[in-house]
Amino acid sequence: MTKSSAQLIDQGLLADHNDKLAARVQADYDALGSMLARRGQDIERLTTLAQGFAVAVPSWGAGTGGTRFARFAGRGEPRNVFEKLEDCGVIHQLTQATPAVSLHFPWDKVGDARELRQAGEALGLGFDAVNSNTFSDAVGQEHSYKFGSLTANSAAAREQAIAHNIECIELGRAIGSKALTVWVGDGANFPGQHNLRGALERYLDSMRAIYAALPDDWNVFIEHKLFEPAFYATTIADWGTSFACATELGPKAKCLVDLGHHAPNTNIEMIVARLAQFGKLGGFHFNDSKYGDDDLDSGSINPFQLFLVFNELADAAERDGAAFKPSYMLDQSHNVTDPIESLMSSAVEVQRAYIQSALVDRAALAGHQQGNDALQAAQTLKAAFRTDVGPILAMARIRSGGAADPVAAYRASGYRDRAASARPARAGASSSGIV
Ligand code: PSV
Ligand code: MN
Repeated sequence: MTKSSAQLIDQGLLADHNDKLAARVQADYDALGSMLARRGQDIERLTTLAQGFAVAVPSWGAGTGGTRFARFAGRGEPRNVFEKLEDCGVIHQLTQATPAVSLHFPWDKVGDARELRQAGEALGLGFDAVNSNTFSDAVGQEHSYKFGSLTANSAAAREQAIAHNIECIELGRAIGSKALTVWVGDGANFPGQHNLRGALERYLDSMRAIYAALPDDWNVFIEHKLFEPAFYATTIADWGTSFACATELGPKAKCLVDLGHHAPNTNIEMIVARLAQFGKLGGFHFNDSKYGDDDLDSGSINPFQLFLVFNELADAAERDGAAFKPSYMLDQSHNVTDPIESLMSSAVEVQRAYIQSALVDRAALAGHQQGNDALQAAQTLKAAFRTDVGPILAMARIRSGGAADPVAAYRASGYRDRAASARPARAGASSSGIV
């Protein structure tokens, strides 16, 4: 249960909402329970699994995003990290699936990081991995990252980027994070612009210095991305490079898979299987994509791919047990929707894929694989994917103190209207969202 807080949605309103939907949810739940029982599945086990599911919310997702062409601001956008946390508190209150926030520095930096921890606690929130930013120049920064950060030719720029990452670790310690995610836009826009091997050598040297500053119980996640802003050659472009660097650095270094960071049609679930097999799967940035790093809502374009990723995670969990615990985070940019609604829907979509994957009859699948029955193997996966587990998710939310229908409850609450009057837009201000 989330702690009660003035900024959250009124508990009475939430109770009314759930009362109105209770009979309908129960009827759907009972019908699904009977159907699953005929398939040998216990709906109560699945509901408990759903209640235990968690995916972190990116602080930067609480604001309206933008493209390199324009940003169309939304109403009542958070103007600072405390307001972003308020919005994240609402997302968790209604979904009961997002108990942690992933912060991005220096965007979310405040004078005393302990204030962030207190603000989080008051809203029932903890903190997942912290993210560094050496892909843009901060105001007043001495050395520009225009020609790279951890890979820059300039030793001074590299030192500055290393120091920023170490500062992120310190900030993360103050708020209870246990991991640093490093994504760099470093690379080249022209053939010959830099030495491909030399750039990766400089990256590794820089990362060794950051790795050395990690507390014993921390991880560093290396996030790869195919292209942008380096359009010819991105230094950490693929999972192979990420894996090689994580291996070179040591056991605390792992790979982070952002679903949008691959060429169209890449078999992402196979990347997940490979990284899990070799103990290097650190975590995820969930989102969806049609063409590139679109940062669209999770499950909005290709929900089957999301399911197949979770099917590999279920396989890894079965093989490796409790030791297998990758971090789940969303990483999205919202241009045409209310970010709170998108983040709630995405958290539910990721949770849905998780529960659908728990429905896969793994013994039957293994039998079909052994017998080379490709059709039945595929049908076994499809049977799980096609099952509407919505009633399980709704029941899990109700039992955990969330909303039967998070978007409906949020709209009925008038939260955005209140935020719009409490947070008047400031001309030219853009403290939130990715532009
Ligand atoms: C880069 O495109 C990325 O996916 C990284 O995770 C960044 O930290 C994030 O987006 C925010 O810009
Ligand atoms: Mn990402």
